[in-house]
Amino acid sequence: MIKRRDFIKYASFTTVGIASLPKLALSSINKSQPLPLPEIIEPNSNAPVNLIIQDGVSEFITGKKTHTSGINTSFLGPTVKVRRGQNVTFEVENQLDEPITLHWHGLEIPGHLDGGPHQIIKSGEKWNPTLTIDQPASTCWFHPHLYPQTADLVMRGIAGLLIIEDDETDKLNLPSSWGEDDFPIIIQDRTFKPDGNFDYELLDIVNVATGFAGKQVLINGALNPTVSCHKGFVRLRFLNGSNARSYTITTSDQRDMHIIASDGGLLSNPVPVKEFDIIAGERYEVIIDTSDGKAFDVFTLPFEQMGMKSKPFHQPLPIFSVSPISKQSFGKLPNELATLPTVDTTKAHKTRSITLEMNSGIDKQAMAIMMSRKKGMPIPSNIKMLSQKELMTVNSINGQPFNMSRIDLDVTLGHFELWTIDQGDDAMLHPFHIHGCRFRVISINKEAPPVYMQGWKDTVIVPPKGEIEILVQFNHLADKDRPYMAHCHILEHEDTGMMMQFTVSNP
Ligand SMILES: [Cu+2]
Repeated sequence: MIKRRDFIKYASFTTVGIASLPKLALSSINKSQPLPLPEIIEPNSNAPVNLIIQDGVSEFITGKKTHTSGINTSFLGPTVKVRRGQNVTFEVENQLDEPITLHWHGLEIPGHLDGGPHQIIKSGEKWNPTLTIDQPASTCWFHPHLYPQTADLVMRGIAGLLIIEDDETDKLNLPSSWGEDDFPIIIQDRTFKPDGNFDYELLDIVNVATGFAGKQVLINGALNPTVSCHKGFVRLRFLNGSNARSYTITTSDQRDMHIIASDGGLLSNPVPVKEFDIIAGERYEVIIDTSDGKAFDVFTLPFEQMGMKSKPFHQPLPIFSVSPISKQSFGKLPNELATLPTVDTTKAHKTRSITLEMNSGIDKQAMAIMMSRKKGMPIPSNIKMLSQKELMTVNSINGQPFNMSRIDLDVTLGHFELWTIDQGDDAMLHPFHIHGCRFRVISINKEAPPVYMQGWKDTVIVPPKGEIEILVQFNHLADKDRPYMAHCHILEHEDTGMMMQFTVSNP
């Protein structure tokens, strides 16, 4: 089992006493709404999967209208369930009055299908990619990736899940009845204006420095919902779809959560934990035993990430509740899940160093401004306010802010590479995501990662002032006109420069 102190070693997370957890804060109040379930689309013929990106109006707070965007609906989108070996054609239609792209986060597909910043779908136009699904069962997702508007488009609600299934995983009889013992849990934070609309602006120095810190948590687009599940083993597919915020997930009664999968698929064995961390862009699949029939709450604990411990995140915060009904789940929790290849760093053909940086002093300026705002005081006169243009390039990788017309790296198809990713002087946490691949984490601050981070990943924590190593391999091509991206998944960092692009070429 992962102990909390294992984390403290590398990221100095704050420990919150278990005794301080309020018991059943949500599930005891019977006002909670049911967890919204996305529509499931299971393509089984040659007909394309229609994804219509549209504006809409949502109601998160009773009686208040929020202008949102979504896919086939007004906020978020459907869950597309595909099988390994399948060729799936999508018809992505952009009904917004602005351009967009749609990126398949976690899919191993060639660069020209990846949906990055170069594959623009203009307003009123359609994009029809055919994706060959050839990777193990996993929970992936899709969201816009338009530079420099990703943060804004995702904030408005454009995102959906893509679940891959395969024959080996079917044999495990994991809980897989959608909405009965298998649930998506998409976590996003938002701040509401008094009129009900989202309060968000990319070009604010605090947002570009710390990333957006919302004041409330939505689960599948609902505040404090209840998961009504069958009794027995229940599978929760967590996606942190927030722009920037990290969460430490735990339960009100400290029951075991068995982590069975990370971003890129099943772990070798379930990892029982009392709590786990999930950073922006990451996915974890968790099985919880609810056979006692007792209701419980799921909490997030205060997380040591700059700008993210303000109220109500300064103490354990209930974000949804789980309430078993009398029907029985027949899903299993096997002891063995998958055979993962051993991580052999001697296979690496090349090593690379990647430094994620924020312009010197921006973090401190942002914190000073944040404190002044909190106290309702004027911003200190020694703080220089940056222009919008300056804000667009405050973040960088290896000293260079993102540039659409510059290729930063070329990697060779099929070669293993050892990437070391570290930080400049800022004390930020950066969730680092690489397109077109799955990788394995070798170390975090020179130590082995927690067991639940030792499987397939596509997004990984680079802790404040920390350094990580990953072993990565690219199995598809990406040319200079449609390169892959590697970037910080704090979307405000990504949009203001913390992104690079790379090609994958034949040997
Ligand atoms: Cu970042």
